[in-house]
Amino acid sequence: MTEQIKKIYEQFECSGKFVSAQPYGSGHINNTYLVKVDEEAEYILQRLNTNVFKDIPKLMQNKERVCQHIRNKLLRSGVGDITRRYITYYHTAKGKPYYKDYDGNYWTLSLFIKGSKSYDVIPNADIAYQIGSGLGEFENRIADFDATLLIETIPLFHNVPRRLNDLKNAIAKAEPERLERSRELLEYLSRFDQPMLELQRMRDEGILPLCVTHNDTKANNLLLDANDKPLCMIDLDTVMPGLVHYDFGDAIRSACNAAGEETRDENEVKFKMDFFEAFTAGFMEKARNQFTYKEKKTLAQGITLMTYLQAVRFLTDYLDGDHYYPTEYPEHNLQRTKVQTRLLQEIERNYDHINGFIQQYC
Ligand code: ADP
Ligand code: GN1
Ligand code: MG
Repeated sequence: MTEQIKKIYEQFECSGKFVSAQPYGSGHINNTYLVKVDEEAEYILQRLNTNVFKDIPKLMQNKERVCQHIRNKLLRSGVGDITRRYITYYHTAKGKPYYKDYDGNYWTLSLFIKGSKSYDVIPNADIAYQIGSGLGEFENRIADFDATLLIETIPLFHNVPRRLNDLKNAIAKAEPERLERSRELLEYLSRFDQPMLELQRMRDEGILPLCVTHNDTKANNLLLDANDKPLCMIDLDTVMPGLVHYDFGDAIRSACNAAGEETRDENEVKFKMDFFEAFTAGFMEKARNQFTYKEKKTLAQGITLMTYLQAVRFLTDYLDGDHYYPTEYPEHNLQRTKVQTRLLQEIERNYDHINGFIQQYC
């Protein structure tokens, strides 16, 4: 394996002789390696997931354009240490930001942001505040990015009818035991099917503006420095036109779950109100001025939507035989669904407080 990784690394024009490569991080979609060389720089080599992303050249064009936009903004505002605040991609000798190997796999190489870290489970409210601030800053930096320059890398990514259709197809093909184990969850989730169409309706009717969003704002897609100060948003595969509700909602879903989305004990799942308040304060300090009254007014609905959608997606994958998310044990996707469902119950129970807290920023 190392020999193969070395050969792939050598396709890219960058500085340093290959020394070693190790699997890195806890992302679900791409295969990520940390590459060390005989110089100070380190690199992230990724095999991109071609089952999920159908047009890698276009996806890389999106990512490079967004990073260039952020870089230009940083240069204009005189921020120091800028190469730690966006992703630098390297090109091959053919001038491409990816390498396609003989098996048809696509690889990319980027500069590893040294001294960075990310959290799968948030340890305290201060860090929740920093993550909110980092996401708010990102939203700020991409707010004036021209959406027509982006292709939709995953069409209908957060579209409720699409996800319900996928669920229906998975139910039709599911093994009877898997279906039986899913019954209660399916019943609970179905109560949200209608109300969760509301944001999409407001999007379709132009009541909520379409903006450029990240769409995968799980807490571990934000890098922090050694002092837990935000550095940069990563995993830009899904930057597409969307609603701010998707980014805010997905980040809260991930950052405010006391036990994290991978816990094996759903009884440990709690919606951490202090994390939510701290995150929201950090986020709004950076970005509140760019949102309309209507966006802020309805923002809390994004938290319910993204938690519900995540539960539906995990359950669909379970019923479908685990083809999308990598699993470590047979009931892994069922367990992930239970966790999101428990979180959804917690959000429902606390909804008035959550919504009320956001209203102060309207
Ligand atoms: P996935 O789509 O599989 O989630 P990511 O792009 O999020 O892939 O990368 C997986 C993990 O690798 C991240 O959570 C982060 O820890 C780490 N990572 C990715 N790119 C960088 C980078 N340029 N610098 C530092 N860490 C990175
Ligand atoms: C995937 O790539 P990663 O691990 O950051 C997924 C997200 C889910 C998340 C759940 C392209 O994110 O949508 O919310 O898993 N990304 C894609 O952990 O499907
Ligand atoms: Mg990721």
